Amino acid sequence: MRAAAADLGFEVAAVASVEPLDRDRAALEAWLAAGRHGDMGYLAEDPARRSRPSALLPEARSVVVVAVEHETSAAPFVAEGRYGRVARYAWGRDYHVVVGERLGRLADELGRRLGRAVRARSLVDGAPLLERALAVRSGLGFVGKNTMVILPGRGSWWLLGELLLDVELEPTPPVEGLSCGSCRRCLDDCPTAAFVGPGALDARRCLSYLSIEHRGPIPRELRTAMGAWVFGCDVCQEVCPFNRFGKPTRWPELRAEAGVGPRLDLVATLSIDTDEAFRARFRGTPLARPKRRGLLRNAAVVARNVGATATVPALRDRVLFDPEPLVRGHAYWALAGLDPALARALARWTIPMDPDPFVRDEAQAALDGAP
Ligand code: B12
Ligand code: SF4
Ligand code: SF4
Repeated sequence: MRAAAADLGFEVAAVASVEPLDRDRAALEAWLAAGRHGDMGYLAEDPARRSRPSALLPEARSVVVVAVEHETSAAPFVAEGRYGRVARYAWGRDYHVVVGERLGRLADELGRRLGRAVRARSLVDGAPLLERALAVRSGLGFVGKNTMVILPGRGSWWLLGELLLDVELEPTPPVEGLSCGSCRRCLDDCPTAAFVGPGALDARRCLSYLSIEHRGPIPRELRTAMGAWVFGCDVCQEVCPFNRFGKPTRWPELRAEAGVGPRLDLVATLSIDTDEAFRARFRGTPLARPKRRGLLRNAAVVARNVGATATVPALRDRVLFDPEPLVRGHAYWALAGLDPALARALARWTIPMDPDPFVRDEAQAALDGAP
């Protein structure tokens, strides 16, 4: 199996059994019960299913777990009063498609080598399965205090994928004796204090959740902490000593030049005025996920945080003409920081006119000079 995987570019591959992941299921249920998933309702739909690989393919006898390194070697980020930062996993093409497609080819290749048709299902992120728990069981790595699966000697800049197979493969043993020890850098350096303890993340405070998964407004008290992160966040991995030795990915589709790369021009982003134009710009990249309204919401927050005064004309247009209340409201917050006089003038006009209560609240806050 490993040879076939390596031929397809899966340098790191291991095997897990399909037994239910009972301990991890309990951890997931406790996490859900505490409401730490925020509005990711799909995670709460059927937690038992997430811990049973065979629920996704009843004939499954083993799971091949792969780890794919994404781009890691970042030049220091400079906002230059104009750019927002993109998390590394999202620099290239959409990994769901890229990795899923190669896993499909791996299934075909394994069938060819076995000389029989193989029943298989490939999974990358989207399916209801506890992928980290399976990776740990397969021996790919251990879970750090930042909740990431860390590969021994290679760190955590790795995405996970799985191939459920109706083939009995010998499971590979879990990693023994590796842990974070007394380190707690990720817990201390998270910009929003999103960790409630080692290995326990409250997604509602996590910038990755807020900028990608969350559909509503960014809570006012977390906007400044968002800093320059316009899509995702890498802080709890950047500070991790296990990630000292990042190197360029061997997957050309995941390199910066294949997608949006490490930074986003905020003026250009805030000037995208239709969903069509948004799709044309971001189709096939992870940045399509939050849709135009989510990404422009983020861009507005970051514009204020990095002092992007060049975005003021685009922000004024968003306030005046954008069809999405989410965008109009956040554009107000940005303008209130970048050009308070303009924000106040527009607010006086908007407050009696705008049909949306969230936008009126943001306009009022701009008028009052709220932080
Ligand atoms: C929902 C989700 C998120 C949420 C919540 C993250 C979280 N930590 O729970 C948000 C939006 C915040 C998020 C952010 C990110 N995500 Co995400 N996310 C997921 C998703 C879809 C489900 C995770 C989940 O079920 N969370 C619920 C918690 C309870 O489960 P868990 O994180 O898997 O934790 C397990 C272990 O930690 C362990 N565990 C934890 N506590 C305890 C306690 C005990 C006693 C035991 C026994 C076990 C245990 O068991 C848990 C359940 O198995 C997975 C894909 C998947 N289907 O699994 C990707 C996934 C975890 N994300 C991934 C990535 C890359 C990211 C980001 C780095 C993206 C970015 N740069 O912005 C950040 C990292 C933030 C962070 N520190 O987690 C990768 C992680 C790869 C890796 N090396 O670990 C995954 C696997 C996607 C993939 N296929 O590659 N993500
Ligand atoms: S991704 Fe960023 S915000 Fe989320 S837990 Fe890690 S450091 Fe905190
Ligand atoms: S930063 Fe330290 S505590 Fe956090 S995951 Fe890395 S080694 Fe573990």
